[in-house]
Amino acid sequence: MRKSVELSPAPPEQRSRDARECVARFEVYCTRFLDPDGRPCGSLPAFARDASALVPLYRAMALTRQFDQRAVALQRTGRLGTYPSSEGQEATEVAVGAAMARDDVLLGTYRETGAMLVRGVEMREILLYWGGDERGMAYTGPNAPREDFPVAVPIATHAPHAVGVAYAFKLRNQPRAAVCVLGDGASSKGDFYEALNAAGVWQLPLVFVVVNNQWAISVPREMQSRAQTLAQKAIAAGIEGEQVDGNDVIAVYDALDRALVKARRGDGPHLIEALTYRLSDHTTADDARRYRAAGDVERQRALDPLSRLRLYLANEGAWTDADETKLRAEHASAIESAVNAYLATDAPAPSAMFEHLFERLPTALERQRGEIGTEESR
Ligand SMILES: Cc1ncc(C[n+]2csc(CCOP(=O)(O)OP(=O)(O)O)c2C)c(N)n1
Ligand SMILES: [Mg+2]
Repeated sequence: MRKSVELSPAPPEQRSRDARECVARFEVYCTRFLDPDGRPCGSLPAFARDASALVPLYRAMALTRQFDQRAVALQRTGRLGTYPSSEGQEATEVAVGAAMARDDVLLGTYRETGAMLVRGVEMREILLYWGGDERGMAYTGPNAPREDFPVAVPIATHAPHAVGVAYAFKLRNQPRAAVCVLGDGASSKGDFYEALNAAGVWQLPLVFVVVNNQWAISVPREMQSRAQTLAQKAIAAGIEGEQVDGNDVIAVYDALDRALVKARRGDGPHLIEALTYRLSDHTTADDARRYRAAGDVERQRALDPLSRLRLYLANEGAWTDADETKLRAEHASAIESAVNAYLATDAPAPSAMFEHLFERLPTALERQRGEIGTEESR
């Protein structure tokens, strides 16, 4: 078994090994196609051989980062609530969103902005949500993924929900998959192990993506688990697990695509551990300088997923500085429209806090809603 810090690509014949063989051999592989300087490591998977096919992924990663920076600035100027940046994790997020089919269902955490944008959630909606307005989770845009779940802030509680979604697909004989995205910290929770176990026993069409960004707020990965890799947790549940370089969009997309095809054709669940790094504070309410050495963060910046893909595209003649300038201007204008639409939205009524949790309100909450209604009408 490889250590999580070693990121050499597995030979293709190992990557395509049968799940049962992997489980029996107790092996976990780590896959990387592009090195941090944007150079290919060996041959690329078929979808990536034409560099221009990767441009939409780059555009989505760049939008995610630019939107993220704007959201942090809005919070810093008092116009957004606490916001969790996904800086550094764009390759994993965008690959998850791009590999999923429209009919698949995403169940993610608070750091899945890139996947949500690719899935068709609007920037205005994401801002509304982080501005404290639950209507942001209604996903009403023209390309909205209406059955995707709202952001799960409680850690790992959405893992058993993902089992339920995947179980429903299986019962209905639908060729669809659920994708449950969670963090390295979440992989220590009971909900996660229970969900893994159920997915394995029932052979559900469920793909777990453990985004190992090395930190759970101030708790480093090495204090999180004694396991050499988080991917190997799948093995105990009889599920195939693999590690990918989460800053290499090709590796993450390739793994997701294989896992989703397998899940949709009824061949069971899969776990992907994406090795990445949270370059930002945990949220805007955190100051990571209190627990991380500046040098460590700078070293991780050299592995940045955006510059890696951009270098590769530029070397292949598929991206120029002029393309970059044009893209940034396009994104700045789209982001400003979303920000203006968000800021122009009237705040929800205080009674809205009762609207999204229960199908039928318990008596005590019904009474409280009545009291707020009286306040509102004053
Ligand atoms: C059930 C629960 N316990 C504790 C918290 C507080 N909390 C918020 S984020 C976090 C760390 C999560 O780390 P990880 O799963 O690695 O995700 P990351 O934030 O790194 O993306 C914790 C403990 C919570 N939100 N929910
Ligand atoms: Mg983490």
